[in-house]
Amino acid sequence: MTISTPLERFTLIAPEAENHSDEFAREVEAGLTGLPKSLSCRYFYDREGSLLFEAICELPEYYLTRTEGEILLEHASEIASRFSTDTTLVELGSGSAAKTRILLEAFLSRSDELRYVPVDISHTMLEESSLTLLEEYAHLEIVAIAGEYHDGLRQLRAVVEGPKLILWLGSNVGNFERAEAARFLRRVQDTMSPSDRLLVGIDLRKDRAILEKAYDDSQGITAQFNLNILARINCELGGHFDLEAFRHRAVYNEEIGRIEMYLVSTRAQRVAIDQLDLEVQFAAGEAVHTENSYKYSFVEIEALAAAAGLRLQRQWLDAGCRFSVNLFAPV
Ligand code: AVJ
Repeated sequence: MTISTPLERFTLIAPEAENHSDEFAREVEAGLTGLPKSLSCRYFYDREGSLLFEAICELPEYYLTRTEGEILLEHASEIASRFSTDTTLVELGSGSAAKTRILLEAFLSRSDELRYVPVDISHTMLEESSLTLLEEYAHLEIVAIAGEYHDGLRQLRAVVEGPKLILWLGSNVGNFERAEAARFLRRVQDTMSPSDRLLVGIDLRKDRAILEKAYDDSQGITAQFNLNILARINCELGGHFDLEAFRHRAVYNEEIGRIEMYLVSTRAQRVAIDQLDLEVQFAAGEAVHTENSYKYSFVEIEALAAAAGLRLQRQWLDAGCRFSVNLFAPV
């Protein structure tokens, strides 16, 4: 067998570098001049935000990462055994790919080579985590796609031949409105051949107390994560936000089945954002909506699948029934 270096097993595809700072500026302006005020959770993840999110994943209250990991550990070999040894693993929103290792190892233990195609918006994260994985696993080949989900999906046909398992873990689906989630999964389904499968980690509806603690932890890490978007506006758009004058709030909207995160202005204030040529007024107690995190019932998971042209083939839960890992096949 020939020994190849990690770099020889690495390809990075970076579709047209769009001007993301323009988009950020436009969205911040629209969000802070609208009523009620809002900011998109897409902008949480600069370098600092990505690190804070990793810290969230380690929190005792944030059960999502831990329970999903438990499920994958327990069932990884069963999952891998459903696939032929030439299956490519595709991952949407890979982040640091920590939980993916469990699946990579399960697939690698059955074949002498494996192709992994992570898709992530964070270029640096993608490169760093890919090289770490390549150093660790000599039989792994990585074709990394730096971009949004839709960029990744567009590239898939060119990059992957043969059967594939697409991973969308961590309840990332939770940031989408339900109808939007179905539309997105329909687009994923469009890229699937009959034997391809999609594995989705989905957080479940549960008691308010557990949910609200998971999004408002005792160490204040989630608060920092939320406030970081203001720090980012200060840094990148010449904003003058006083981070002490906003507080983090997370509430479970049980009817809709989602956690809503807000930044609440603790006093009446005006904040200038130089590069937008804008001064934003906040009333005391006024909230800026920054994130939704949707939770699903079993019926809602079935409905999501049906709306996307998928069928739920198998579902695994953790011992406490907090989280689900769902294997979908095209209808
Ligand atoms: C990355 C969208 C899955 O909704 O649980 C964690 C983001 N926000 N704590 C989630 C998040 C606050 C997370 N997702």
